[in-house]
Amino acid sequence: MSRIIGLDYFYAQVEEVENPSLKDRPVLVCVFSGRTDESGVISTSNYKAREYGVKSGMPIALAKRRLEGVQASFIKIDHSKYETYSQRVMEILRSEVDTLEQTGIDEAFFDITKRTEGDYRAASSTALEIKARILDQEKLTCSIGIGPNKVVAKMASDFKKPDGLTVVRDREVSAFLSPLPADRIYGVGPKTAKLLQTRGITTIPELAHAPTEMLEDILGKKFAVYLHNASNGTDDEPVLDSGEVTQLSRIITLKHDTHDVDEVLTELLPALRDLHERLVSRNLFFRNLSAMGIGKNLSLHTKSRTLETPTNEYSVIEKETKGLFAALLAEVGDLRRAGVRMSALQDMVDQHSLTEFTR
Ligand code: TTP
Ligand code: MG
Repeated sequence: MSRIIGLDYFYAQVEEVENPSLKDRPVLVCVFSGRTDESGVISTSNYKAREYGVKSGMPIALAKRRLEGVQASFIKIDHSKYETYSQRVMEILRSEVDTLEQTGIDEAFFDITKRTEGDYRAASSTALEIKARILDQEKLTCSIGIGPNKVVAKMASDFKKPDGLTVVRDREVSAFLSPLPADRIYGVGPKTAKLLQTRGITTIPELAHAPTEMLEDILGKKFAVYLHNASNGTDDEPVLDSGEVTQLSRIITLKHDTHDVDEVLTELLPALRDLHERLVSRNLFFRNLSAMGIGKNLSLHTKSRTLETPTNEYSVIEKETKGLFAALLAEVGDLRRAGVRMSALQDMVDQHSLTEFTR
């Protein structure tokens, strides 16, 4: 029995928590690219904004047009803020479950089969307790899906959002899946959906009954096998414990206090190489990178970035670290210490399975 939890409209919800007066209006978290105050894309938005057709990835200018005449708030993205909330939520979860596998900044699979002895009713009440604790401590709502395996649990959590709890028992799997379109399967994006459509497949049952050779022809063997299992509700991926290593970090004391990006980076290089080695030797990829700077008065400043896709490439580490420190140093004075943290770590084994097909 697996479960998944996803926080609702996460970045925008954090902004609402920090500024409750936003709650009744559309809130859009923006990645401004800087050229004009309309260039860039929407990272996410609250559900009020979604009523106007706003979506993640949409150009800010287009979102502004959709919301013309509406009192809406366009807010600059602040990764390190969301990362802090995320870490606190994951800590709450960790204390409530047998196994926790974090798969994104606002998403994790967890297993409570042992704690609930496989009983779905006990699992639902544990899920409700988890939702209540996250709401109580962080003022955040989330949606939880419970199912016999990861694929079904994921679709169950997407079924009712926001603030949902959807339980699909073994015997309910086929009834749950049959009315759903194929693109509701974890990993089927617009491109795959289009490809499937050319073969007359639009629903999950159509996908479940499609000849595997045909799927292999258009999608490759691995993805075809996955989709076959997923659409039949028979995936058997275990929930992996990402609990042992959830983050890797190094912090160093600079030779002298400085404000210079190149100087900070040069001194950090050995630490970056060490982090890279630790990643590779543990077979891990990271998705979040944070730059940490400690000022002369011991104040801690951080800047974080979530990558599109997980990586373990050294060149990316160096380039992103430099970018983050440039942004951080633009806001603060001289640094005494500097460090880097990698989080949202994923197993490479995992890469070859479910998570490979997402995002
Ligand atoms: P999601 O969980 O996909 O989206 P969400 O939490 O905003 O909304 P939902 O209620 O549907 O779960 O992604 C988590 C965060 O990741 C999201 O709050 C912002 C960020 N994100 C982007 O920056 N760009 C994107 O294209 C997507 C999909 C998410
Ligand atoms: Mg979410």
